[in-house]
Amino acid sequence: MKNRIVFITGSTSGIGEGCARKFASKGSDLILNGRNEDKLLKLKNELESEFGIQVLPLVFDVRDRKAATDALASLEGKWENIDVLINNAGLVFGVDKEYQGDLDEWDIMIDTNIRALLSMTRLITPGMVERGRGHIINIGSIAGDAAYPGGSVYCATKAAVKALSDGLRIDLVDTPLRVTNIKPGMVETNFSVVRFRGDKEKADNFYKGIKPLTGTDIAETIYFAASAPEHIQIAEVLIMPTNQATGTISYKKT
Ligand code: NDP
Ligand code: 8X3
Repeated sequence: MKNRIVFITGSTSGIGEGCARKFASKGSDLILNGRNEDKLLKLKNELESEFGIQVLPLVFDVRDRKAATDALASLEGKWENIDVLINNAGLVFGVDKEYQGDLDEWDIMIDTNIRALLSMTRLITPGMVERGRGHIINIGSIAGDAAYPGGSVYCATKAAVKALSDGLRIDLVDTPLRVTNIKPGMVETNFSVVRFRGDKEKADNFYKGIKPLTGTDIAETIYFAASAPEHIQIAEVLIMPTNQATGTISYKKT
């Protein structure tokens, strides 16, 4: 993966940040997207000085299609030749029932987890097809395999990520491009803090009594898929803590 260009959405935390560190440690140059400019610049400085790679920060909200289009159009030289797109930016709000939740929060989940993933794919994949090289790695979830209590809308967004990954793989079958859907179970990141709307205690409680995965664990798996020989397409990976057996979180209800 040395000198490859890897584009990561939502790279300022958790799995995205883990990927930035992993790919940087292997010599890849990174285009890092996020909304928090300070965090992105800090990460850029850290990774460039530790690993001698180059980082191009792109500050935009992935839901803003114009901002995403402008950011992609601003790429010059080697940065135009993206080898790996990691569609990672995503989130969940609440554990509400489908007939009780907040419509605005659902819109944010749908816009981020589905629409934005789709626009990034639409913006970046044509260049990969032209160059005859590329890998789109979507961060789905175990939640996309089956709905669980309080997860209806989030689970639906991740089921959509599975369908979009499978559809794209079909559409690209006559090209050398690869598509991977990574489906993690419980990973301790900022994800649950966002889910519980900033309530850190509730978020910590969610992982009490188990040893959850980390962003670094998932980054290792993503790197494995990205660095596999060109003829190997890791279509899907379902990965969960040893303490977890299925997608349901009902037994951890808070
Ligand atoms: P984090 O909350 O730690 O990281 C999410 C990242 O996405 C942050 O950098 C966040 O930035 C960014 N992000 C969110 N919305 C936007 C946006 N509109 N534009 C740009 N960046 C955005 O969570 P995770 O690392 O756990 O989540 C990463 C992905 O993994 C998500 O798609 C999630 O659904 C998926 N996943 C997580 C699991 C888990 O248990 N943690 C399990 C399975 C899948 P900001 O700080 O600005 O919000
Ligand atoms: C995140 C996994 O089970 O916490 O996608 O919703 S779960």
